[in-house]
Amino acid sequence: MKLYYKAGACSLASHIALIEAGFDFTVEAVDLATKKTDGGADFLAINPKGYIPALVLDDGQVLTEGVAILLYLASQAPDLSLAPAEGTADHIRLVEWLVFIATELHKATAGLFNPALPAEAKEISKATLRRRLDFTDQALVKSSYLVGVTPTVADFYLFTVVSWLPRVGIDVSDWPSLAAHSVRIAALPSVQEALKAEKLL
Ligand SMILES: N[C@@H](CCC(=O)N[C@@H](CS)C(=O)NCC(=O)O)C(=O)O
Repeated sequence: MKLYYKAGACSLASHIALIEAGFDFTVEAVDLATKKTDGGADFLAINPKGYIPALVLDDGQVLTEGVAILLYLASQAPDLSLAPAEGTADHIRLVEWLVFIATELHKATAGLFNPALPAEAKEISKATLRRRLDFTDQALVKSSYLVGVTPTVADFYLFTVVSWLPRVGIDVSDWPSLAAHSVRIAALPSVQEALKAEKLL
């Protein structure tokens, strides 16, 4: 498999999952402004949507959308509990978290990076995001991980998005359980390896 990524972006969650599961894979960085890969290829020819993550499967198919990639990787390593077994209540909870992170946390945080967004609109978005973070923090008060008792792909995705918050002026220490979750996930060997591979450490 091959993952197209940008250092520290949402593709980091897929990168962590690939390492955690012990898959045989390669990575190639993408310049999102020029849509060129590190090797000079036209990224739009690989993923016409123009965004990362994109995962090229061993049969040549290209899988996009972070949530789909994370669920696919977990399904390919069923013994590792990167996701609870399909058909269980916990699996649906995992999907619920993944969609929440993608639509409520990821997109809201990414929007705050937009220099063209007027300050007033940014404040409104931040207030909504803070309420979503309140909810996430509450869920982590009594539980080390979002679903079950071991880390799943949802924890990798949450960790990735939370790592952007300081850059948009949001202090994660306002949510102690969420901050502790990030420290816990950062300490996983797979996460350290992914961060090093993306030259973030
Ligand atoms: N719907 C996509 C969105 C992915 C996404 O927002 N990727 C960002 C980086 S975190 C990106 O590549 N942005 C560049 C662009 O949209 O042109 C997903 O959930 O995977």
